[in-house]
Amino acid sequence: MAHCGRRNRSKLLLFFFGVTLVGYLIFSRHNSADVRVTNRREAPGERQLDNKELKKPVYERLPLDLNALGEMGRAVKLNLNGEEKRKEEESIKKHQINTYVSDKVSLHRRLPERWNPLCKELKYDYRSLPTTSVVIAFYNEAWSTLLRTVHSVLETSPDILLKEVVLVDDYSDRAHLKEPLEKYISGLRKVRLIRATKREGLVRARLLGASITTGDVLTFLDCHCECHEGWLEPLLHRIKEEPSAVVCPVIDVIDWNTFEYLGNSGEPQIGGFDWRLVFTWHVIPDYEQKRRRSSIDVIRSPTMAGGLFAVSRNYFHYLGTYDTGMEVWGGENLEFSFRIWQCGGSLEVHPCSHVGHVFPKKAPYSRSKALANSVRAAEVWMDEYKEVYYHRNPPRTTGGLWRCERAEEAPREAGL
Ligand SMILES: [Mn+2]
Repeated sequence: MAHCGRRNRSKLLLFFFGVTLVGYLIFSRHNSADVRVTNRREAPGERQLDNKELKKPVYERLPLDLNALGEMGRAVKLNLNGEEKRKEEESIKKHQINTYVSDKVSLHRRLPERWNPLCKELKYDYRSLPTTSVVIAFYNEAWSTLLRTVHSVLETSPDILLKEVVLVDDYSDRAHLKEPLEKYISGLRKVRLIRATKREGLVRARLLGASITTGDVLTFLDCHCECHEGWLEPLLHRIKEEPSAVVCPVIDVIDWNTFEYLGNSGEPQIGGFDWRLVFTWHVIPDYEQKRRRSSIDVIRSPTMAGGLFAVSRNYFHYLGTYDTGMEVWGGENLEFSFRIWQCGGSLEVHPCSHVGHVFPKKAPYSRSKALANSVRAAEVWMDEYKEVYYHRNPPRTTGGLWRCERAEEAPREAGL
Protein backbone atom coordinates (compact mmCIF):
# COMPACT_ATOMS: atom_id res chain seq x y z
CA MET A 1 0.00 0.00 0.00
CA ALA A 2 2.85 2.28 0.91
CA HIS A 3 4.47 1.61 -2.42
CA CYS A 4 1.18 2.19 -4.21
CA GLY A 5 0.76 5.41 -2.34
CA ARG A 6 4.21 6.62 -3.42
CA ARG A 7 3.46 5.73 -7.00
CA ASN A 8 0.20 7.63 -6.76
CA ARG A 9 2.01 10.55 -5.22
CA SER A 10 4.54 10.65 -8.04
CA LYS A 11 1.69 10.43 -10.55
CA LEU A 12 0.06 13.28 -8.73
CA LEU A 13 3.26 15.34 -8.81
CA LEU A 14 3.64 14.64 -12.50
CA PHE A 15 0.04 15.70 -13.02
CA PHE A 16 0.60 18.98 -11.14
CA PHE A 17 3.77 19.59 -13.07
CA GLY A 18 1.83 19.06 -16.29
CA VAL A 19 -0.94 21.39 -15.23
CA THR A 20 1.56 24.04 -14.16
CA LEU A 21 3.40 23.75 -17.47
CA VAL A 22 0.19 24.06 -19.48
CA GLY A 23 -0.90 26.91 -17.23
CA TYR A 24 2.45 28.63 -17.72
CA LEU A 25 2.23 28.28 -21.47
CA ILE A 26 -1.31 29.66 -21.57
CA PHE A 27 -0.42 32.46 -19.18
CA SER A 28 2.76 33.47 -21.00
CA ARG A 29 0.97 33.34 -24.35
CA HIS A 30 -1.67 35.61 -22.82
CA ASN A 31 0.97 37.94 -21.52
CA SER A 32 2.82 38.16 -24.78
CA ALA A 33 -0.50 38.73 -26.53
CA ASP A 34 -1.21 41.58 -24.10
CA VAL A 35 2.19 43.09 -24.67
CA ARG A 36 1.64 42.92 -28.40
CA VAL A 37 -1.69 44.72 -28.02
CA THR A 38 -0.26 47.48 -25.84
CA ASN A 39 2.85 47.96 -27.96
CA ARG A 40 1.03 47.91 -31.23
CA ARG A 41 0.89 51.31 -32.87
CA GLU A 42 -2.69 52.37 -33.10
CA ALA A 43 -4.27 54.20 -35.93
CA PRO A 44 -5.62 57.58 -34.83
CA GLY A 45 -9.11 57.24 -33.44
CA GLU A 46 -8.75 53.59 -32.62
CA ARG A 47 -7.91 54.26 -28.98
CA GLN A 48 -10.93 56.53 -28.71
CA LEU A 49 -13.17 53.85 -30.08
CA ASP A 50 -11.74 51.48 -27.54
CA ASN A 51 -12.48 53.95 -24.73
CA LYS A 52 -15.99 54.48 -26.05
CA GLU A 53 -16.52 50.76 -25.65
CA LEU A 54 -15.01 50.74 -22.16
CA LYS A 55 -17.08 53.64 -20.87
CA LYS A 56 -20.35 51.92 -21.76
CA PRO A 57 -22.73 52.25 -18.82
CA VAL A 58 -24.41 49.35 -17.08
CA TYR A 59 -27.60 50.24 -18.99
CA GLU A 60 -27.91 52.39 -22.09
CA ARG A 61 -30.45 55.21 -21.84
CA LEU A 62 -33.80 54.90 -23.58
CA PRO A 63 -34.17 56.91 -26.79
CA LEU A 64 -34.63 60.60 -26.12
CA ASP A 65 -38.22 61.79 -26.07
CA LEU A 66 -37.98 65.57 -26.02
CA ASN A 67 -41.70 65.92 -25.42
CA ALA A 68 -41.58 64.05 -22.14
CA LEU A 69 -42.06 66.14 -18.99
CA GLY A 70 -38.83 67.31 -17.38
CA GLU A 71 -36.68 65.90 -20.21
CA MET A 72 -33.18 67.42 -20.42
CA GLY A 73 -33.68 68.79 -16.91
CA ARG A 74 -36.43 71.20 -17.92
CA ALA A 75 -38.84 72.58 -15.31
CA VAL A 76 -42.22 70.87 -15.09
CA LYS A 77 -45.10 73.27 -14.68
CA LEU A 78 -48.57 71.81 -14.46
CA ASN A 79 -51.83 73.69 -14.32
CA LEU A 80 -53.66 71.55 -11.86
CA ASN A 81 -56.95 72.01 -10.18
CA GLY A 82 -59.36 70.10 -8.02
CA GLU A 83 -58.41 66.62 -7.00
CA GLU A 84 -55.06 66.65 -8.84
CA LYS A 85 -53.99 69.88 -7.13
CA ARG A 86 -54.89 68.36 -3.78
CA LYS A 87 -52.78 65.29 -4.56
CA GLU A 88 -49.83 67.47 -5.48
CA GLU A 89 -50.09 69.46 -2.24
CA GLU A 90 -50.35 66.27 -0.25
CA SER A 91 -47.20 64.91 -1.86
CA ILE A 92 -45.28 68.07 -0.94
CA LYS A 93 -46.53 67.89 2.62
CA LYS A 94 -45.48 64.27 2.90
CA HIS A 95 -42.00 64.43 1.34
CA GLN A 96 -41.12 68.14 1.29
CA ILE A 97 -40.49 67.41 -2.38
CA ASN A 98 -43.09 67.63 -5.13
CA THR A 99 -43.25 63.89 -5.74
CA TYR A 100 -46.45 64.36 -7.73
CA VAL A 101 -44.30 66.07 -10.36
CA SER A 102 -41.42 63.65 -9.84
CA ASP A 103 -43.75 60.72 -10.60
CA LYS A 104 -44.52 62.27 -13.98
CA VAL A 105 -40.87 62.68 -14.97
CA SER A 106 -39.12 59.73 -16.60
CA LEU A 107 -36.90 57.65 -14.31
CA HIS A 108 -34.43 57.70 -17.20
CA ARG A 109 -34.46 61.37 -18.14
CA ARG A 110 -31.36 63.03 -19.48
CA LEU A 111 -29.74 66.12 -18.03
CA PRO A 112 -28.27 68.99 -20.02
CA GLU A 113 -24.47 69.31 -20.06
CA ARG A 114 -23.51 71.61 -17.24
CA TRP A 115 -19.82 71.05 -16.69
CA ASN A 116 -16.75 72.99 -17.57
CA PRO A 117 -16.21 72.25 -21.30
CA LEU A 118 -12.59 71.32 -20.52
CA CYS A 119 -13.89 68.30 -18.60
CA LYS A 120 -14.99 66.78 -21.86
CA GLU A 121 -11.38 66.72 -23.04
CA LEU A 122 -10.21 64.54 -20.18
CA LYS A 123 -9.34 60.98 -21.14
CA TYR A 124 -9.26 58.10 -18.73
CA ASP A 125 -7.49 54.80 -18.77
CA TYR A 126 -10.58 52.78 -17.89
CA ARG A 127 -8.69 49.56 -17.29
CA SER A 128 -6.54 51.07 -14.58
CA LEU A 129 -9.16 53.07 -12.67
CA PRO A 130 -10.29 51.60 -9.34
CA THR A 131 -13.78 50.10 -9.20
CA THR A 132 -16.50 51.48 -6.99
CA SER A 133 -19.58 50.47 -5.07
CA VAL A 134 -22.28 53.09 -4.73
CA VAL A 135 -24.06 53.11 -1.37
CA ILE A 136 -27.43 54.84 -1.11
CA ALA A 137 -29.15 54.93 2.28
CA PHE A 138 -32.80 55.91 2.43
CA TYR A 139 -35.60 56.32 4.90
CA ASN A 140 -39.20 56.51 3.67
CA GLU A 141 -38.05 57.94 0.34
CA ALA A 142 -40.59 58.43 -2.46
CA TRP A 143 -40.60 55.79 -5.19
CA SER A 144 -39.68 57.93 -8.17
CA THR A 145 -36.93 60.00 -6.53
CA LEU A 146 -35.24 56.85 -5.18
CA LEU A 147 -35.47 54.91 -8.44
CA ARG A 148 -34.44 57.85 -10.58
CA THR A 149 -31.28 57.95 -8.45
CA VAL A 150 -30.67 54.24 -9.08
CA HIS A 151 -31.31 54.39 -12.83
CA SER A 152 -29.23 57.51 -13.15
CA VAL A 153 -26.25 55.72 -11.53
CA LEU A 154 -26.71 52.68 -13.78
CA GLU A 155 -27.04 54.80 -16.91
CA THR A 156 -24.05 57.08 -16.30
CA SER A 157 -21.54 54.74 -14.64
CA PRO A 158 -19.25 52.68 -16.87
CA ASP A 159 -20.03 49.00 -16.39
CA ILE A 160 -16.34 48.27 -16.01
CA LEU A 161 -16.06 50.64 -13.02
CA LEU A 162 -19.29 49.98 -11.14
CA LYS A 163 -19.23 46.90 -8.94
CA GLU A 164 -22.68 47.37 -7.48
CA VAL A 165 -25.26 49.76 -6.15
CA VAL A 166 -26.23 48.97 -2.58
CA LEU A 167 -29.52 50.38 -1.34
CA VAL A 168 -29.80 50.53 2.43
CA ASP A 169 -33.28 50.76 3.85
CA ASP A 170 -32.97 52.45 7.24
CA TYR A 171 -36.12 50.82 8.62
CA SER A 172 -38.68 52.57 6.43
CA ASP A 173 -42.32 51.80 7.05
CA ARG A 174 -43.90 52.77 3.72
CA ALA A 175 -45.42 49.94 1.75
CA HIS A 176 -43.86 50.80 -1.63
CA LEU A 177 -40.39 50.27 -0.14
CA LYS A 178 -41.19 46.70 0.88
CA GLU A 179 -42.08 44.00 -1.64
CA PRO A 180 -42.66 46.31 -4.64
CA LEU A 181 -39.11 47.66 -4.31
CA GLU A 182 -37.63 44.16 -3.96
CA LYS A 183 -39.49 43.01 -7.06
CA TYR A 184 -38.45 46.04 -9.06
CA ILE A 185 -34.75 45.88 -8.30
CA SER A 186 -34.60 42.11 -8.72
CA GLY A 187 -34.87 42.87 -12.44
CA LEU A 188 -31.89 45.25 -12.39
CA ARG A 189 -28.28 44.25 -12.79
CA LYS A 190 -25.82 45.11 -10.01
CA VAL A 191 -28.42 46.47 -7.58
CA ARG A 192 -28.64 45.04 -4.08
CA LEU A 193 -30.89 45.89 -1.17
CA ILE A 194 -30.11 45.52 2.52
CA ARG A 195 -32.44 46.44 5.33
CA ALA A 196 -31.71 47.64 8.84
CA THR A 197 -33.74 45.89 11.53
CA LYS A 198 -34.17 49.10 13.53
CA ARG A 199 -33.71 52.78 12.77
CA GLU A 200 -29.95 53.28 12.58
CA GLY A 201 -29.56 56.80 11.24
CA LEU A 202 -27.50 57.87 8.25
CA VAL A 203 -24.06 56.94 9.57
CA ARG A 204 -24.78 53.39 10.70
CA ALA A 205 -27.03 52.75 7.69
CA ARG A 206 -24.21 53.75 5.35
CA LEU A 207 -21.76 51.54 7.20
CA LEU A 208 -24.19 48.65 7.00
CA GLY A 209 -24.36 49.16 3.23
CA ALA A 210 -20.58 49.50 2.93
CA SER A 211 -20.12 46.21 4.79
CA ILE A 212 -21.49 44.20 1.86
CA THR A 213 -19.66 46.02 -0.92
CA THR A 214 -16.74 44.75 -2.99
CA GLY A 215 -15.47 47.82 -4.91
CA ASP A 216 -12.08 49.50 -4.32
CA VAL A 217 -13.77 52.84 -3.70
CA LEU A 218 -16.93 53.58 -1.72
CA THR A 219 -19.15 56.21 -3.28
CA PHE A 220 -21.93 57.49 -1.07
CA LEU A 221 -24.91 59.16 -2.65
CA ASP A 222 -28.09 60.62 -1.29
CA CYS A 223 -31.38 58.97 -2.29
CA HIS A 224 -32.79 61.78 -4.49
CA CYS A 225 -29.99 62.47 -6.91
CA GLU A 226 -29.35 62.46 -10.65
CA CYS A 227 -25.86 61.93 -11.97
CA HIS A 228 -24.50 64.12 -14.75
CA GLU A 229 -22.66 62.46 -17.60
CA GLY A 230 -19.08 61.60 -16.69
CA TRP A 231 -19.59 62.14 -12.96
CA LEU A 232 -17.81 58.99 -11.81
CA GLU A 233 -14.50 58.93 -13.67
CA PRO A 234 -13.02 62.13 -12.17
CA LEU A 235 -13.72 60.88 -8.62
CA LEU A 236 -12.07 57.52 -9.24
CA HIS A 237 -9.17 59.00 -11.17
CA ARG A 238 -8.37 61.40 -8.34
CA ILE A 239 -8.50 58.63 -5.74
CA LYS A 240 -6.21 56.50 -7.85
CA GLU A 241 -3.80 59.42 -8.03
CA GLU A 242 -4.08 60.25 -4.32
CA PRO A 243 -5.58 57.45 -2.23
CA SER A 244 -5.96 59.66 0.86
CA ALA A 245 -8.15 62.15 -1.00
CA VAL A 246 -11.85 62.07 -0.20
CA VAL A 247 -13.53 63.57 -3.24
CA CYS A 248 -16.95 65.20 -3.56
CA PRO A 249 -18.80 65.92 -6.77
CA VAL A 250 -20.18 69.38 -7.40
CA ILE A 251 -23.71 69.30 -6.02
CA ASP A 252 -26.11 70.82 -8.54
CA VAL A 253 -29.55 71.88 -7.42
CA ILE A 254 -32.66 70.10 -8.65
CA ASP A 255 -35.69 72.22 -7.81
CA TRP A 256 -37.93 70.43 -5.26
CA ASN A 257 -41.06 71.76 -6.95
CA THR A 258 -40.44 71.72 -10.71
CA PHE A 259 -37.56 69.21 -10.93
CA GLU A 260 -35.62 71.69 -13.02
CA TYR A 261 -31.92 70.84 -13.08
CA LEU A 262 -30.04 73.99 -12.16
CA GLY A 263 -26.44 72.90 -12.65
CA ASN A 264 -23.92 75.35 -14.00
CA SER A 265 -20.42 75.09 -15.36
CA GLY A 266 -19.01 77.95 -13.25
CA GLU A 267 -16.64 77.56 -10.31
CA PRO A 268 -18.28 75.47 -7.60
CA GLN A 269 -18.45 76.51 -3.98
CA ILE A 270 -16.63 74.78 -1.17
CA GLY A 271 -17.72 73.87 2.36
CA GLY A 272 -16.94 75.68 5.59
CA PHE A 273 -18.51 75.97 9.02
CA ASP A 274 -19.23 78.61 11.61
CA TRP A 275 -18.58 78.40 15.33
CA ARG A 276 -22.02 76.99 15.95
CA LEU A 277 -20.86 74.13 13.75
CA VAL A 278 -23.29 75.07 11.07
CA PHE A 279 -22.20 74.00 7.60
CA THR A 280 -21.71 76.96 5.23
CA TRP A 281 -20.92 77.41 1.52
CA HIS A 282 -18.04 79.65 0.35
CA VAL A 283 -16.45 80.85 -2.85
CA ILE A 284 -13.01 79.44 -3.53
CA PRO A 285 -10.42 81.59 -1.70
CA ASP A 286 -7.58 83.26 -3.62
CA TYR A 287 -4.83 81.12 -2.12
CA GLU A 288 -6.58 77.99 -3.35
CA GLN A 289 -7.10 79.49 -6.80
CA LYS A 290 -3.39 80.27 -6.94
CA ARG A 291 -2.49 76.73 -5.95
CA ARG A 292 -4.57 75.26 -8.79
CA ARG A 293 -3.00 75.09 -12.21
CA SER A 294 -6.23 74.76 -14.14
CA SER A 295 -9.93 75.40 -13.72
CA ILE A 296 -10.51 71.66 -13.76
CA ASP A 297 -8.05 70.86 -10.97
CA VAL A 298 -9.56 69.65 -7.71
CA ILE A 299 -10.45 72.26 -5.10
CA ARG A 300 -9.57 71.61 -1.48
CA SER A 301 -12.53 72.10 0.82
CA PRO A 302 -12.48 72.36 4.62
CA THR A 303 -15.77 70.49 4.96
CA MET A 304 -18.35 68.62 2.94
CA ALA A 305 -22.12 68.94 2.82
CA GLY A 306 -22.20 65.23 3.63
CA GLY A 307 -24.50 63.48 1.19
CA LEU A 308 -22.21 62.78 -1.74
CA PHE A 309 -18.56 61.69 -1.76
CA ALA A 310 -16.14 58.98 -2.79
CA VAL A 311 -13.42 57.50 -0.60
CA SER A 312 -10.97 54.67 -1.05
CA ARG A 313 -12.19 51.68 0.94
CA ASN A 314 -8.76 51.24 2.53
CA TYR A 315 -8.47 54.87 3.44
CA PHE A 316 -12.00 54.91 4.87
CA HIS A 317 -10.98 52.07 7.18
CA TYR A 318 -7.68 53.74 8.01
CA LEU A 319 -9.72 56.75 9.10
CA GLY A 320 -11.82 54.53 11.36
CA THR A 321 -14.83 55.15 9.07
CA TYR A 322 -17.47 57.31 10.75
CA ASP A 323 -18.32 58.04 14.37
CA THR A 324 -20.94 55.34 14.91
CA GLY A 325 -22.32 57.22 17.91
CA MET A 326 -23.87 59.75 15.52
CA GLU A 327 -27.66 59.50 15.58
CA VAL A 328 -30.14 59.98 12.74
CA TRP A 329 -28.67 62.83 10.74
CA GLY A 330 -26.78 66.13 10.99
CA GLY A 331 -23.31 67.01 12.26
CA GLU A 332 -21.75 63.82 10.93
CA ASN A 333 -20.56 65.68 7.84
CA LEU A 334 -18.41 68.06 9.90
CA GLU A 335 -17.14 65.27 12.13
CA PHE A 336 -16.04 63.30 9.08
CA SER A 337 -14.50 66.40 7.46
CA PHE A 338 -12.43 67.20 10.57
CA ARG A 339 -11.41 63.56 10.76
CA ILE A 340 -10.11 63.55 7.18
CA TRP A 341 -7.95 66.66 7.56
CA GLN A 342 -6.63 65.75 11.01
CA CYS A 343 -5.73 62.23 9.93
CA GLY A 344 -3.53 63.45 7.09
CA GLY A 345 -5.98 63.16 4.21
CA SER A 346 -7.56 65.81 2.07
CA LEU A 347 -11.12 66.70 1.23
CA GLU A 348 -11.68 67.94 -2.27
CA VAL A 349 -14.35 68.93 -4.76
CA HIS A 350 -13.81 67.80 -8.34
CA PRO A 351 -15.17 70.39 -10.79
CA CYS A 352 -15.69 67.75 -13.47
CA SER A 353 -17.94 65.55 -11.36
CA HIS A 354 -21.50 66.87 -11.19
CA VAL A 355 -24.43 65.28 -9.42
CA GLY A 356 -27.86 66.85 -9.10
CA HIS A 357 -29.57 66.74 -5.71
CA VAL A 358 -33.13 67.64 -4.80
CA PHE A 359 -32.87 70.02 -1.86
CA PRO A 360 -36.18 69.56 -0.07
CA LYS A 361 -38.50 72.46 0.76
CA LYS A 362 -37.63 71.94 4.38
CA ALA A 363 -35.93 69.20 6.34
CA PRO A 364 -38.23 66.19 6.12
CA TYR A 365 -37.36 64.70 9.46
CA SER A 366 -36.48 65.69 12.98
CA ARG A 367 -33.19 67.40 13.71
CA SER A 368 -33.34 66.64 17.38
CA LYS A 369 -30.15 64.58 17.32
CA ALA A 370 -28.04 67.05 15.35
CA LEU A 371 -26.96 69.04 18.41
CA ALA A 372 -25.70 65.96 20.22
CA ASN A 373 -23.83 65.00 17.06
CA SER A 374 -22.18 68.42 16.86
CA VAL A 375 -21.11 68.19 20.49
CA ARG A 376 -19.45 64.86 19.69
CA ALA A 377 -17.60 66.42 16.76
CA ALA A 378 -16.44 69.35 18.92
CA GLU A 379 -15.31 67.14 21.80
CA VAL A 380 -13.37 64.75 19.60
CA TRP A 381 -11.70 67.03 17.07
CA MET A 382 -11.65 70.64 18.18
CA ASP A 383 -9.29 70.56 21.20
CA GLU A 384 -9.39 73.96 22.94
CA TYR A 385 -11.47 75.45 20.09
CA LYS A 386 -14.42 73.51 21.42
CA GLU A 387 -14.73 76.31 24.02
CA VAL A 388 -15.54 78.72 21.19
CA TYR A 389 -18.22 76.32 20.03
CA TYR A 390 -19.73 76.10 23.53
CA HIS A 391 -19.49 79.86 23.87
CA ARG A 392 -21.48 80.26 20.65
CA ASN A 393 -24.01 77.61 21.72
CA PRO A 394 -24.91 78.53 25.30
CA PRO A 395 -26.76 75.47 26.57
CA ARG A 396 -30.26 75.93 27.89
CA THR A 397 -31.92 73.11 29.67
CA THR A 398 -35.37 72.26 28.48
CA GLY A 399 -36.99 69.36 30.23
CA GLY A 400 -33.62 67.82 30.94
CA LEU A 401 -32.59 67.96 27.28
CA TRP A 402 -29.84 70.09 25.84
CA ARG A 403 -31.43 72.44 23.45
CA CYS A 404 -30.25 75.18 21.17
CA GLU A 405 -32.55 76.39 18.46
CA ARG A 406 -29.81 77.69 16.23
CA ALA A 407 -27.89 74.43 16.32
CA GLU A 408 -31.03 72.49 15.50
CA GLU A 409 -31.29 74.50 12.35
CA ALA A 410 -27.71 73.68 11.49
CA PRO A 411 -28.11 70.67 9.24
CA ARG A 412 -30.95 72.36 7.45
CA GLU A 413 -28.48 74.78 5.97
CA ALA A 414 -26.35 72.00 4.60
CA GLY A 415 -29.66 71.13 3.02
CA LEU A 416 -29.03 67.43 2.59
MN1 LIG B 1 -30.88 64.93 0.43
